[in-house]
Amino acid sequence: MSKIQEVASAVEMGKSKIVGGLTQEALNEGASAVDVLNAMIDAMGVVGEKFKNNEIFVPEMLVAARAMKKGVEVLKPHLASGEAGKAGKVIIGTVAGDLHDIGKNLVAMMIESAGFEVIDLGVDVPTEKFLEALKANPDVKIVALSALLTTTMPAMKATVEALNALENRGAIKVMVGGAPITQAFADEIGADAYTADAASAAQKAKELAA
Ligand code: B1M
Repeated sequence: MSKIQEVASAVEMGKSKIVGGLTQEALNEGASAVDVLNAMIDAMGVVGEKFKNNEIFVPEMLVAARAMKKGVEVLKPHLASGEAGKAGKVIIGTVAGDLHDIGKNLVAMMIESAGFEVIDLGVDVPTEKFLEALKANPDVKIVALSALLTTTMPAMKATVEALNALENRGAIKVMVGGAPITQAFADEIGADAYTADAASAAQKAKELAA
């Protein structure tokens, strides 16, 4: 088994204690951080499939998520360029009712590494909290929303609608993403941009803020 496969397998099995070390070993052996990250994301896909098929349950999903976070910590310095926040401010959060944060954290990390200052509101963020953060930071250029559940897509819609009703809506761009989100849904709810993954989210943020 290659070191990358070992990392993926440890994430899938939720072996938090060894994922960090294995990730470092994979990097030391010359694996690229992006390849290791993609293997971790694939492992989470396997975890999701097993959950869907009732082969594992919520606690196993949770330990897999914890394990992945350990690996991402090791990858972070290799994925993020660490430029200062000169490109502008971005507010990011996972929408109300949704506790998934790995994808949102990756998007935040990549956007930060593209030169933005990121205000991360966390998970289960109600619309009012996004609005308050915008009020407190009138120079924000982009609001980025993540949702991982089909059941929280309406919450994303509600937040985007509230943002669209703002007087100064023209001054901000709204980006959306997450596994169940599509370009069609983004268009339907009136978001400015949809991207499928963290790297393209960072690229899009740069375009929108230019
Ligand atoms: Co949950 N979960 N989960 N879960 N979970 C999914 C999402 C699910 C697909 C699993 C499945 O059934 N196959 C399913 C959703 C089904 C659906 O709605 N269609 C599901 C379910 C049902 C649930 C619960 C309802 C289970 C229950 O309680 N019965 C529950 C809901 C809790 C809640 O949120 N209220 C629940 C709970 C959890 C845990 C808490 C245990 C845990 C999350 C822990 C955490 O995040 N800290 C968890 C996990 C780990 C998963 C899976 C296995 C992995 C998610 C993940 O981190 N993926 C997931 C299955 C799967 O994804 N295949 C699943 C890796 C991550 C890098 O990918 O987040 O997609 P992702 O991010 C991607 C892109 O989507 C994109 O960029 C990232 C990659 O670069 N992206 C953006 C994300 N946000 C973006 C924003 C952007 C642009 C791109 O612009 C702003």
